[in-house]
Amino acid sequence: MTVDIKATGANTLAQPLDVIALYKTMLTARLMNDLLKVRKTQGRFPFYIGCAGHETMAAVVAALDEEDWLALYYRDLAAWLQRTGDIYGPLREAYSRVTGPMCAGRNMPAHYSSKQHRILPGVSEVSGLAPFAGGVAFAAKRQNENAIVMCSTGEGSSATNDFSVALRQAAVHRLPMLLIVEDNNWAITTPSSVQWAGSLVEWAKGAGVYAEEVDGNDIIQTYETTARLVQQIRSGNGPALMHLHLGLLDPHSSSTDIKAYRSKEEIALTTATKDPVKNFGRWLVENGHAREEDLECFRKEIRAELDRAEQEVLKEQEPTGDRVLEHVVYVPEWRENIPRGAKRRMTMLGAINEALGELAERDPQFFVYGQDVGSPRGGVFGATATLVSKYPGHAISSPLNEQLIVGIAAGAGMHDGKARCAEIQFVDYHQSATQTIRLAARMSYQSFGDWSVPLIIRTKSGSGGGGPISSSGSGGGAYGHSNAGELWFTHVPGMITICPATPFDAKGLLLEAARSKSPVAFLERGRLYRSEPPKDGAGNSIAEIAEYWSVPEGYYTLPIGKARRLRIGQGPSQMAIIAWGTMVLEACTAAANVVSREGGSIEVVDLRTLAPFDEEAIAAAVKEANRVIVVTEEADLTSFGRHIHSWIVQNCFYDLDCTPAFISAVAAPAAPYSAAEEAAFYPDATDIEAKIEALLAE
Ligand SMILES: Cc1ncc(C[n+]2csc(CCOP(=O)(O)OP(=O)(O)O)c2C)c(N)n1
Repeated sequence: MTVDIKATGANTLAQPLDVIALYKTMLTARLMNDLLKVRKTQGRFPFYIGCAGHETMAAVVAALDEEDWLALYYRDLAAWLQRTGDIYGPLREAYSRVTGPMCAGRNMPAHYSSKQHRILPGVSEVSGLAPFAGGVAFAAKRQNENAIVMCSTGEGSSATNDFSVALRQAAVHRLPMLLIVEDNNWAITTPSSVQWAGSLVEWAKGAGVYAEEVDGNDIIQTYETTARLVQQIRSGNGPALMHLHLGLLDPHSSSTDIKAYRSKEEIALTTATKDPVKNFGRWLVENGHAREEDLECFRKEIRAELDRAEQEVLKEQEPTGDRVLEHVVYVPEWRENIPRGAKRRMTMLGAINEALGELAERDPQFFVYGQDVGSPRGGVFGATATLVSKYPGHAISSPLNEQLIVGIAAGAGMHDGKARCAEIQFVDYHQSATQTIRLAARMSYQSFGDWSVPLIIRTKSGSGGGGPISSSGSGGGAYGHSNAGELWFTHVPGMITICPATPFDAKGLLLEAARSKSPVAFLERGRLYRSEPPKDGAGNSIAEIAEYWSVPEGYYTLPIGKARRLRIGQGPSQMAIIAWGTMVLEACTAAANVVSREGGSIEVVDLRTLAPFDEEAIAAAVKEANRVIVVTEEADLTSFGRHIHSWIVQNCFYDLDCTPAFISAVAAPAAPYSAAEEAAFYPDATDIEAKIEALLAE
């Protein structure tokens, strides 16, 4: 039955609403909730988290269009049903069936997700999806779409950094976002009063987001208010926040005992006054839209339908262990291409500028987002200067918040299906974004391939602020500006990590990274931004590597996951040196010095991609030389370099004639500022040369 609902605001009309259909959706959510609660108690599956008291969210979604995006939280079963009409999905996920539309049975139930229905993949980290939702809204606005993004969360979850980030994204960029805080007064055992000082609405308004309080037990008011706010957002008036007051009718989850923290009286009062399904049913009867008997009839029909659906779902296939490695990471399949453009000698910074220009040239929606990147200087290192001067609007300066930056680029990538680039000024400061990065890398796995997060995170890492390379001068970056960073990214499943050593590789690999469907960390070593090719001790350029300072014009790509094997000298290899980034140059200098004194050859394996690294190239180099040194500029603690060393011990042991050597920085927090201490911190060509000599003498 369709009822004309007058919106509360002047001159705004909510669309006519089929109140019976809405009631049925809310009732379906409640009955499904009750069914699943019982099944969990019967031990049919391990976990359930309920929606009872939050069915109002069906009214919120009813006021949105199909093209609007949803970022739901775990109590939003009614929102799922309103958008998809799919009663099988939640059952399939609870029973962990391969047919599950959200995660194919791979994640806990109630992680709502569907690319087809524009429902972003729900995550367990409360509000963890919010910075991505901001990114989707950013892309939608940039492309002048009509769509808005509705992002919901609990009131406890609104205290997270992630939620504050989304609020700031929405406010600063005037994003088409409707943020909904579903306040049921409890965050497990903690009451709302602990979450903010003062009012959430005032807090949001102070941040620059229009906000209102709404009684979620009044379904018509919730629908009307949503419709009015949506109209306001669609007209370009910026984001809005709705503080929706609800009641929680069940314990937090199947793992919580409600009586342990809530009084009998409070539970009884909540049940009597804050049951949206009962309240809406009463409204339907009082307003002549249905009779009590109709409501009872709906209940019976829906219950029978759910029972039938459950029986069907139980016949469906459960996952098997052999799929556990599916959808972890998508390394793009490299299409061989021969660079045709004229070669010019160029710095790595020049090559990166060119690569970003190529991406903007080919894809009008490509952008780089980060601190200062839109200034004429092109960020503090000048990597986006070409974008700023030649491709206006493709380098966009951000607020000073790394999680916000990654969220915008990642969400925009999800919206577009293509990688957008976040620039983190110094890798040390990616720390506030770690949760968002980890989630970005996990989304294809948890959604069983339904979603992917194409994303490039470019960041200056390691020693050096951009000055010329020398054997020890590393630029005085000290703590906060000189961490290497590979450990932070290579340990994240689903992430690709690249660290180029030469301008030619930097351009080709950055262009290939933009083809990836998995997030890529692109580590740019500060010392290499403007470096010359390395020289040997006599001051001669080392030809084997110097050629990679010549960079072709135009577009070309290089394969991810493939090392570059550099043979210094002639004849069979007597030493394999595994390195990446700056240490490739130091290793080449050391190798050239040894070879010019003693003849023979040494192979420097430049990994280029750290995850996934080129196992074949390492194994082949070790097999030939029977001696190996792993060199890293990371501190001598748990490190990516240690991982490579351990892999060699495990996989190449019988090809080794002596102990595999390991050279790293010392076990201190980061390079000190003072020159002498800084030089003592980092390994350099002298250390490598000494180690080569020692191993050759063994
Ligand atoms: C970042 C994070 N911290 C802690 C948790 C554990 N946890 C799960 S739900 C929850 C409470 C959330 O409360 P609220 O947002 O008010 O939602 P409600 O469950 O009351 O609907 C907590 C602490 C989590 N999932 N994520």
